[in-house]
Amino acid sequence: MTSTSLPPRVGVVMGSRSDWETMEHASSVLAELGVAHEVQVVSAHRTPDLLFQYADEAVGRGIQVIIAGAGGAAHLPGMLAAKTRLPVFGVPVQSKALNGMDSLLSIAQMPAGIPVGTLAIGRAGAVNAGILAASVLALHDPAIAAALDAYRHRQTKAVLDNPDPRS
Ligand code: RP5
Repeated sequence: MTSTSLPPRVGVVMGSRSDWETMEHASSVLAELGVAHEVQVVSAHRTPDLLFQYADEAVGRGIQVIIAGAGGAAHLPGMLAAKTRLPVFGVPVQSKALNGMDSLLSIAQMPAGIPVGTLAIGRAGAVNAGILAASVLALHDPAIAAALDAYRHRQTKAVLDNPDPRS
């Protein structure tokens, strides 16, 4: 599923439909920043052939950054990174059994040579993965750079305009 009629430049993938509650925050911030992206469930364990196909085809389809969210034995980001040279940002989904520590450690502890940029567990990680992906594209895209500057300005202003935490 693509976000606009423009060809997607960021692929947002996740291990299960149950991850969408977290990963929709990555999609939302990308949309807010005007970044064309696609979202898709790709499971490292349930659809391994699809994972390989996705990674193999991503560069040729114009994808420039992949955001991958998974929980538990979260092998999706690492296996995508193993199969493509594109930057992969991993979002550890908060698991029920271990609160996302399993997801975090299995995404972060990659062997040297196959990096995954690992974000925080849950919503904050998903939002920041979206912002990081936009930051990468902004290096060569003035419109996304301007949208990022405006986003950061709004965020700062919202804090400065409301300094009293009781109101
Ligand atoms: C992982 O297993 C997914 O990324 C998800 O976070 C977790 C649980 O998946 P479901 O059983 O909810 O489909 O592969």
